[in-house]
Amino acid sequence: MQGNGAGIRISGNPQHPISRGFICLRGKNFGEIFSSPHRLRWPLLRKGSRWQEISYADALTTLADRLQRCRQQHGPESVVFYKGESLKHQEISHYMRHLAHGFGTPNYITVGSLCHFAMTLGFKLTCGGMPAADYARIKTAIIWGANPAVALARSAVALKKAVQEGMKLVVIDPSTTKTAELADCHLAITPGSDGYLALALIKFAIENRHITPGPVPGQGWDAMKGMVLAVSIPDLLHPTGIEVSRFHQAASLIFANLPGWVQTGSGLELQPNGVQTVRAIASLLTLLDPEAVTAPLALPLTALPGIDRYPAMAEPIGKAERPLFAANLGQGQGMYLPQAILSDQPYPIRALLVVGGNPLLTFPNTAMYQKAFKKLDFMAVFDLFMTPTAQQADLVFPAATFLENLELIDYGRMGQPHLGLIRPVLDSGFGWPTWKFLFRLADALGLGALLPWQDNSDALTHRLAGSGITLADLFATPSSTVGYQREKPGDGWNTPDKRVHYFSQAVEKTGNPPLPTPDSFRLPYGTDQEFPFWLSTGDRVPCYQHSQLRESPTCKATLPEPFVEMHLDAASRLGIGEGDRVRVATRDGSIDLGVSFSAEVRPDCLRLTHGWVAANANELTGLDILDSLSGFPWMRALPARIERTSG
Ligand SMILES: Nc1nc2c(c(=O)[nH]1)N[C@H]1C(S)=C(S)[C@@H](COP(=O)(O)OP(=O)(O)OC[C@H]3O[C@@H](n4cnc5c(=O)[nH]c(N)nc54)[C@H](O)[C@@H]3O)O[C@H]1N2
Ligand SMILES: Nc1nc2c(c(=O)[nH]1)N[C@H]1C(S)=C(S)[C@@H](COP(=O)(O)OP(=O)(O)OC[C@H]3O[C@@H](n4cnc5c(=O)[nH]c(N)nc54)[C@H](O)[C@@H]3O)O[C@H]1N2
Ligand SMILES: [Mo]
Repeated sequence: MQGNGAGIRISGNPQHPISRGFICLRGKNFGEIFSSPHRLRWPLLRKGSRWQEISYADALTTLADRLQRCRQQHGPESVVFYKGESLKHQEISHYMRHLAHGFGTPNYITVGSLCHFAMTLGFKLTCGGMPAADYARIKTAIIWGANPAVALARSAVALKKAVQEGMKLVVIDPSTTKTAELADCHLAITPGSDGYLALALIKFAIENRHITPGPVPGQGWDAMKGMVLAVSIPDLLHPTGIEVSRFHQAASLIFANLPGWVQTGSGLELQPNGVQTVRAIASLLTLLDPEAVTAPLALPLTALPGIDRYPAMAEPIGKAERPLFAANLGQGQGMYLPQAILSDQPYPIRALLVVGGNPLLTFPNTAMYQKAFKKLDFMAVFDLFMTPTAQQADLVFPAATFLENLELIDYGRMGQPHLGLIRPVLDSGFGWPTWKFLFRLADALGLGALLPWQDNSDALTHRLAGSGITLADLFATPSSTVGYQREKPGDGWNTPDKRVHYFSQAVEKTGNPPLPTPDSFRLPYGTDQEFPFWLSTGDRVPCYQHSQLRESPTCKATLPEPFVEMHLDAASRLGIGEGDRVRVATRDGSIDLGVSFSAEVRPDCLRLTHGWVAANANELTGLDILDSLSGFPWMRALPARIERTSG
């Protein structure tokens, strides 16, 4: 790294075993974030209608005092620790969960309330987990409701190479994405109907290829088989908009090239039928690749001190409503926070600490969260910038960027057995790295024994002891990574009884259909005359990370204004032309923004990105309808309307 933006140049490291030198637009321009004049420099304490700059020491004391006062007055569960996406799912998560539970609150809640964990849950319940891409072995990849060419550009390098070397690629996405452009077969499915397609593929496998799950067929295979055989392919395909002949082409391609692998994405889980859809897809996967490895790969680390001595805790928020989600993730479900805060049920929630997240732009129904957060006695935000979420806080604590942070990351979770470091390479002189914030907060709360380290090097030395890898090893390699031996996975699937659960008793206990039945995919409502389009909010764009990177002039220049994308034919029909302003509305709200025409979007679809203050996608999304197993909100496949407001 040398000096883009204020003299900093960031480049990929060809020696890094995961990135192999690849760097995305956001990473390349992060120097502009590091040196942004808008970064928070001093902690800010709300004094009536204005902010007062205070010292870091005073900010820490205030934070600890307020959290403790809340615990004393309303019980430990009245305090919520929330971790956003910018802190990823790395070592820091363990520290933060540990601090929350050590403090006595069950309410450690993360962005996992609306990211990735509905998929994880669907796979876990069915076949024990999500297998990683094993390109040496698989002959077909199905990319389903995901767009890795944009959203996981680093992994797209390996995907492209596999395609060049003969692997078949099937992409299932309403839009003709950059990933779809690479595909041998793209099924531009009607949004929200993916579960039906998965069942049609299972039926095709049984009837046309005589594929069954092998000698130990799994829980409820006969029921699954009976279910798909009782419905016709045209009936299953009807909601998907896919023609029977096109389906046969795709299915023949897939089943002539086994083993196959499926990668799912946000396109599937941010819907009211998300987990059941993913369960149908996971069931299909067991036929595509009976050898798939679903056990997670990660290097065990030394436990954090005191992990066995947490105080007795209440149930986290959302556990009563979505027990499988809360139990499997070991977290509360953040979609139930507003209701809990506003009603004091099941108990009062009075304080919130937000670390590295911007929920007032990224959670559904922004107005409801605003109202709930306003009712809190105390709210603190630890961030780089004065975000919309920070603006509503009582205390804002400046964070340091990842360029200033020491952090451990285990790529095993993504199927690549390497341990790596994020190393501090710059120092802005203001803002604290996350470990420092958490360690010093633990001290200030009188909980120093939980995170008893001066700095993260000491903590990582403790964590790595006995792993066979030392911190010095990690620092010594040019890539700051060290590979480890892949644990030999046991025989069978990674479920408690090693079998696939086509039929899930765990799901049945929650009152949901134990099989992913066609009925379980039905959306509470679909498109109609009033809301004739399918809207996808939040499709990823290369230059932004959710609400982030707006402070980078280079990123901002590539996409300066929010707009909704639609097909030209649909626009012409509605009298919408180039340069017009439009209003997009759902049953939950409306926003005004620009419009752009794209042949990538189906004529009955709309799509827009999230994270904009000027046109906040989450004024269009609601909290009334949440996935029945995960509690995930409805952000894709949303019935919507568009109209011209001005030229
Ligand atoms: N540049 C950039 N990259 C990112 C991020 C970012 O903000 N910016 N965010 C990161 C994060 S946190 C995440 S979770 C990932 C998400 O990564 P992905 O899930 O891979 O990407 P998305 O663009 O969110 O959505 C994938 C696709 O879902 C499709 N889709 C919408 N509705 C449906 C449907 O009903 N059925 C089907 N089959 N497809 C549908 C959309 O057309 C879109 O192409 O991206 C990560 N990568
Ligand atoms: N409508 C709609 N909404 C969505 C989605 C969608 O597809 N559609 N996607 C959902 C998904 S998958 C996700 S993951 C969420 C993401 O939701 P959030 O986690 O809220 O994501 P960001 O907007 O990236 O917010 C991250 C915050 O962390 C700050 N930050 C960056 N680096 C650091 C750091 O090193 N330390 C600290 N302390 N702070 C830092 C940034 O300034 C920013 O304010 O959005 C969700 N919301
Ligand atoms: Mo995400």
